[in-house]
Amino acid sequence: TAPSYDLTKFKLKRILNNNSVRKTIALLGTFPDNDESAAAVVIFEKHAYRESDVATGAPSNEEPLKPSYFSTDLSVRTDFVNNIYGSYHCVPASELCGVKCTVIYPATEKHIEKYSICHKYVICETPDLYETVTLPYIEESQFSLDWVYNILEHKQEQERIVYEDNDPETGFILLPDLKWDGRNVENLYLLGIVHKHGIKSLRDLNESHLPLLRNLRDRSAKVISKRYGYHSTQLRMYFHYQPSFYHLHLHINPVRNDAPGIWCEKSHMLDTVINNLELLSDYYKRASLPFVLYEGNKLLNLYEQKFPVRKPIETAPSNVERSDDHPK
Ligand code: M7G
Repeated sequence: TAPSYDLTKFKLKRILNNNSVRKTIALLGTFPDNDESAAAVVIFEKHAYRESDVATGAPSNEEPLKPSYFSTDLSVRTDFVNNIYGSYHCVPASELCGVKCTVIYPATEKHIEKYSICHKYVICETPDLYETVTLPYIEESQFSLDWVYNILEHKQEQERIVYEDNDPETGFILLPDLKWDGRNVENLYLLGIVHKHGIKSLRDLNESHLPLLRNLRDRSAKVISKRYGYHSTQLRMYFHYQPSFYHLHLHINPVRNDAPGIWCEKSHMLDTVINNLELLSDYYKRASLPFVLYEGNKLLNLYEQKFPVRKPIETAPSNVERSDDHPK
């Protein structure tokens, strides 16, 4: 479906986050031609390299495979050459230079918060803290799940579905994640969204969900192997805790690739989850689970009322400069 806004008319208000490692920049602004008061979040991300981009064909007189960086279209500017070291600025053929762009419009305060993350804190959530602090917060304030239901009900992204098992208890839809540029299998990123409603996150899982979890693992692996050529041992399958969206979904990407949003403090491997439930049927009801709170999130303030979460200023060593001590 066509968007309601013209991306070229975006008006910047503020840079939310500029990540030089991930080569992403998140912007806050508006589309003045639409509603001047509605916020828009735009995220640009430089594409990952496709291995075919650097192919040069056989070392004979054969033409290089197209498109390639190493062609007459490549413009090269020399920065310097020193001994065996050379530094250049290269502009490959124009079709290789696009950026991936994600737009959230109209964006809520919570989206702006999500993409402006800077200071983060890990807390250990006991079952009691989950019941008394986290759960009431989730129930009152969470991102809309409309996009998830649109996928499950085949109203959006239908043509992107890679596989569907429509069993209401153990079925799921496998499709490309919003974060995947869809260009190359090197940085494949798929989501497995379960059909069953009411499983908000890892916390809600118990022994009765084992058939669902095993099905999700085994079927996805089979489909991915057939379609993308990855063996199950080459895949990372995990849940986030806390997730942004409280309808159970599995993240899947190749283990050799450092996918965006891979955080050890947030990720729970599917095999571990299955094993924990095999050992203890109500493991996730009884476990203390660490998770990350970030500055600007209301949940941080709710936890701060229980115990100190933010770093107390007086405990910071005065003789060591720390990058996270810089004012925002
Ligand atoms: P999460 O663990 O709830 O939150 O994962 P995170 O964003 O903090 O990781 C939700 C996943 O769903 C993320 O990997 C998103 O990139 C992906 N996602 C979000 N939306 C709104 C969409 C969408 O509309 N379509 C698709 N295909 N994926 C989405």
